[in-house]
Amino acid sequence: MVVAANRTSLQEYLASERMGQGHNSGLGAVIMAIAEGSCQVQQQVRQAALADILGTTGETNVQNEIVQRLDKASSDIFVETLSQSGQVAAIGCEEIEMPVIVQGNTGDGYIVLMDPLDGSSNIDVAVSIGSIFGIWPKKPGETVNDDSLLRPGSEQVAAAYVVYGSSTVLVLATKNNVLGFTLDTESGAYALTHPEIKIPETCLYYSTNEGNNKVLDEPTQKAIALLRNKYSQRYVGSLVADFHRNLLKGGIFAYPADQIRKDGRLRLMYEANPLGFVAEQAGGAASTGYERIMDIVPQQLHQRTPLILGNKDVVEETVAVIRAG
Ligand code: P6P
Repeated sequence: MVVAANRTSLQEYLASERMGQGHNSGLGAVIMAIAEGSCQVQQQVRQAALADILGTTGETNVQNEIVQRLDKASSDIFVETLSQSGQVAAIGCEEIEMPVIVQGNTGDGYIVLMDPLDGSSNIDVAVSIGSIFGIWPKKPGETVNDDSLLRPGSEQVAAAYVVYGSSTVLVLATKNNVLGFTLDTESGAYALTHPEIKIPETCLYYSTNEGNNKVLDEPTQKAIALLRNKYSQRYVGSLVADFHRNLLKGGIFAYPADQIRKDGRLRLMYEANPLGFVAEQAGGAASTGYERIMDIVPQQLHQRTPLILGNKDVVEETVAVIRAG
């Protein structure tokens, strides 16, 4: 399929990388399932109030957060497309308390951890939001159960996110590279627009919720003050949007632990691990402030973590100040 001014489509890229054959057999199908689901989600995001999709369901999720109707719709869409791929053995999802064990999956296949719609608080005010995916290989011959999903981020084979912004961009990180594909809304296909993403050496931005400064411990306040003195503040309040800007332009995102959120606010398995994988593959880093995100051996599917994410040098400098105490 030729899309958008003769650019390579996602499907053509995956075929060229033999993502459908050999030892990677099936990974391409998982990525296409993510792409297909994101096309459906972005249609609803773009329709929003017109599709009567805004507002809440009246329920609270496992995070004890009010469920936005688009959260639930996105979760249902991706569970469906991933399950239909025939290559996914289990799914962990921010919106679903227990793992979804995909029936009948006997092949090797993959385990996908996802935040189907990140940045929910921005949905009703038309600000960029996103979807985040971590992809782990199922252990050969394993009969998946709930514990099968508790794998360190270092065992991911790929990660992806979609940012629903002024354009819809799918960023895919594999063991070899990080690429960006932009949705051609006319053809409904993703076209390769960012063939090799590397986080710039120069850090321009820092992204943190300055309103939390008063509840940070002193070493963390000092670390944030250093960022404030050196870089421009950009904070959307959607992790995917903040990370995407910093990945392309050079920046650091920091949501450290504080006196209220002692374990941090963001989720390890389907926010920090996938974006940490993307960051490291693009030459960046991801830390809790005390250890590498992808080294953490998870204890719970929905556990939270502090997150310092972006330019490797700046992450290391920030961590050094936090740890200096
Ligand atoms: P705060 C969105 O709800 C989210 O999970 C991330 O996308 C975002 O980075 C963070 O929370 C924003 O949190 O406390 O600054 O509103």
